[in-house]
Amino acid sequence: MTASTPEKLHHLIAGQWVAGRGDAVRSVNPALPGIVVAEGAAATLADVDAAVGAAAEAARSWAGTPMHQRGAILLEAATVIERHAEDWGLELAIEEGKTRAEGVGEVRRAAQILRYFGNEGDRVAGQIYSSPRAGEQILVTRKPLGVVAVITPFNFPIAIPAWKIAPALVYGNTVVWKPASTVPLLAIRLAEALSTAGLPAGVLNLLIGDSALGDGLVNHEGVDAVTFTGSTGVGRRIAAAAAARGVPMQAEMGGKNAAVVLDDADLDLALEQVMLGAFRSTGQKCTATSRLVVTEGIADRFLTALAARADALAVGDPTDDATQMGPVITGGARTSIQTGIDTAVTHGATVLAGGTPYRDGPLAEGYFLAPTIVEIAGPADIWTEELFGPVIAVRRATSAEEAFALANDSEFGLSAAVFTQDLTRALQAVDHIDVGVLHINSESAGADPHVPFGGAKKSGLGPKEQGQAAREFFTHTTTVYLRGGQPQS
Ligand code: UN1
Repeated sequence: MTASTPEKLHHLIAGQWVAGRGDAVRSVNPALPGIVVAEGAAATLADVDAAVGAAAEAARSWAGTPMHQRGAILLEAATVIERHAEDWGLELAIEEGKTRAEGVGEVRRAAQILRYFGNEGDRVAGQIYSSPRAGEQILVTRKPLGVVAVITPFNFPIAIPAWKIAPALVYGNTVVWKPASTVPLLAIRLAEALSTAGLPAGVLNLLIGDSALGDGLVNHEGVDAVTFTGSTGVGRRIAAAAAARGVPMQAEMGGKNAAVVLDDADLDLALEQVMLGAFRSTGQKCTATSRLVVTEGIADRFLTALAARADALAVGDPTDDATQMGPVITGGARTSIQTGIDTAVTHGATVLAGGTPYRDGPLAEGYFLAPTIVEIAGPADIWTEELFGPVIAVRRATSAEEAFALANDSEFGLSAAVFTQDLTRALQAVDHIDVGVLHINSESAGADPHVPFGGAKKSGLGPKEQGQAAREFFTHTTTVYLRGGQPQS
C-alpha cells in the first residue's frame, strides 16, 4: 500500500463530531509503522462528563422508544456497514494488522451482529408465572440499566464493539464508548454507521483516548453499568472500580485455550483447524489456540506436519492477498511475546517452528513475529500465561484422560477444541473440560451472535455476552404482581 493522508480523529458527543483537546493520539499501520493511519487529540475528562451527561439526557426518551424502532436503526446500520465491508475491511487490516480477508469478514460479522439484535423486538420479552392467588398473574418485565460504559479491545475493532453496543442499545440503554486507542478509525466507522442509520443524539457517544480516559469513564458517577473486553489485569481493576460504586459489570478477559488432538482424530482436519485457531489474527484473540495437547500415538507425526505448516505460513503485509498472517498490534506487544518465547527456551523448551525474531527486511521493520511452536515437558510460564500472539505451547499426554486434565490445567477457561472421531470421547470432553466455549473438531476461536459467549473460571466476570445471554447483563427485571381492582375472595 502507499502512504496516504492520515484520517482526522473526532469524538462523538451529544450527536456532534468534535475534535479533542487532550494529548495527541494516533494509530499506525503495524505492518509499516512509519505510516500514520489516523491522528488527532484525545478526549479529556471534561469530555467524559459531557458524554455521560448527553447519554443520561437521552436515556429516558430512548428507553421509551419501542424496541422495534430501536431495532430498526440497528438493521439500517447493518445495511450501511455491509455496503462498506470492502473499504472498511481494508482500513481494519491497515490499522489492526489482521489480513484483509479477515478484516472484511469482521466488518460483515459486525453487520450480522447488528441484524441479530435488530430483530430482538420480534422475540419473547419477559416471562409470566402463575400466581398462587386467584385473579393474579406474575409478570417479569425487563428494563434498561441506563448509561452503559463500553470499553473495547484492539483485536476486533468493529465486531466486539458491535456485540456490546447492539444489545446495549436495543434493550434501551444509552452508551459512552471508549475503544482501544490503537484502532480509533474503525470505531469512528461504526459510530458513523449508527448515526447515518438515524440513532438520536446522545444515545451513542464515542470518546477516543488512553486507559486513563477509560478509568475516568468507569468511575464516573453517571455510569450505571460497565461492559469490558480486554486484558485480565485491566478487567480486574475495572471490576473492582465497578464493585466499589455498586454498578453491574461484565468483563471478558484472558484465555489460554487448548486444542486436544487424540490418537483417533482426523489429523488433516486437526492440522487445518489448529493452524487457524493459533495463527489467524496473528493469535490475537482471547479464543486463540495457545496450548496444544497431543496424545503419544500421533504426537510425532502431528507435530512434524504442524511445524512444517507453520514454517510455510506466508507472513507479511495484511493488505497483500497472498499473506496468511500479519503483524501484532504494537512494538511493545512484539517485544513481550518474543520475551515470553525466549524465556521458555532458556528454561528448556524445544522450538518446533519459528521462535526467532526477524532481523532484517520489511518483516523486521513491522511488528512481525514468526509463527512459533514450542514443546515443553512440564510446568512453564508459556503454558500458563497469555501471550496474545502467534505462539503454541505443546505438551504430550499418554491418554485422553491425561489430555483433558492438561486442557484444564489453566486458571482460564474460555474455550477449547477437541479433535476426535470417537463420540464417547467427545462426550467425555464435554463433561470434563471446564470452559465457556467448547469446539469438537473445529478451531477454538469463533462465536455466533445468537448463542452465549464467555468463559469459565478466571476468563470472565458477570453474565455472558451475545444471544439471549446479553439480555441478562443489559437489562434488569421488575417482577410485577398483577391483579385487577376487584376484591379477590
Ligand atoms: C472469536 O473467537 O471470533 O477478544 C471472538 C476476543 C474475544 C472474541 C473472540 N472476546 O478475542
